[in-house]
Amino acid sequence: MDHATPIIRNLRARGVVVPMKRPLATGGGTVAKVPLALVDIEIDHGIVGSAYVFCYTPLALGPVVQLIGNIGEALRGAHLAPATLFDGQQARFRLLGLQGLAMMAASAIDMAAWDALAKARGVSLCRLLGAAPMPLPAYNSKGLGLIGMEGAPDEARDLVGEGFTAIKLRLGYRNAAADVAVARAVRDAVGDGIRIMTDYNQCLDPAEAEIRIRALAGAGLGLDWVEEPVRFDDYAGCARLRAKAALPIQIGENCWGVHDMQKALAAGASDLFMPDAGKIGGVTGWMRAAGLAEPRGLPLSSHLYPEYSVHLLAATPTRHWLEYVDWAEPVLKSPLPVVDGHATAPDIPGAGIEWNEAAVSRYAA
Ligand code: SMN
Ligand code: MG
Repeated sequence: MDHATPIIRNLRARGVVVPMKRPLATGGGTVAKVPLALVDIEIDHGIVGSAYVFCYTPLALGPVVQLIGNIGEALRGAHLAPATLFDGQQARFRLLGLQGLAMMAASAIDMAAWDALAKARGVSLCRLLGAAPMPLPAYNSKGLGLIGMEGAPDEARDLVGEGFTAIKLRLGYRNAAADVAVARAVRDAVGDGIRIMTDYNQCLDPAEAEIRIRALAGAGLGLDWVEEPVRFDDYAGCARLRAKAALPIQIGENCWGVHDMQKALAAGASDLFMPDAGKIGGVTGWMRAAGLAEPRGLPLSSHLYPEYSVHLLAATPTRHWLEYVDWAEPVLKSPLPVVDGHATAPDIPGAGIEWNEAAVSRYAA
């Protein structure tokens, strides 16, 4: 076996904007197309590690791609030691601050670096992290945007019909009664055996959030969590809300790195936490987040990136739910399969991401 640390020979960044099967309106804005920055790191022996970051709006795609490319220039010839490289990004961006687009670029590079290392070692990403692949409960997050009473019950049935026993419902209708009405319609449509998570995407102020959570809890709909009811970084507000809420509060997808996460935990902002691999610092950032969560017994769910998160959750002692979206699927050779509501990390070298190059060309931005 070759124990030498591989050298980064080349890094390539590309942008694609892919169509969505179900455009998603949320309380925090609408996602109509999926802008993805793709990164490929080539190391010795022609081995290529790949990853993507979701850029939320096409307006940010070009800058993220350019940033990844710029950092890549500086990494040519470096040893492929992802955690060391990530700490190098913290140093490189100390004055600017490693958050926002810089953190997304660093996270993308980190994920691709870990993928390359796993391929060089001939093991899957989760095995490189010391974990065995295992079936993880996944919830279907591919739809149920703010589509109203007309669309939500049918779409909820469709999402369950895709092989899931849990779904996520976006809320933030005009008032508490409207939220409860849609949530009740979805509960009636799917029956009691299905788990329902809810998400406000930061659209409420603390007073309104209290009213809505009380209404949802009072309706007895058996909801698993209420996600981001208020600004994600109003940690004190989240903590006050949590003290009164009869439903678990979930946050985390917008925390930039473990330092934000640490502030949220110190404030007691949530019952549950869901880091986003593209914002928490890739695989390196995720593993550090898992280390913060374990001694607190804090359940960690993933946000987006199911293809990567299925490896990361396997290596997370307090693993909770995998969020399943299909947003990168149009540019992947093979999507992550879900069987009986569970996804298992593929036991092949790397994370299992390979581009469908014809599709990457078709959707090039
Ligand atoms: C979400 C994430 C990204 C884009 C739109 C909506 C949502 C989720 O907050 O958690 O899935
Ligand atoms: Mg969310």
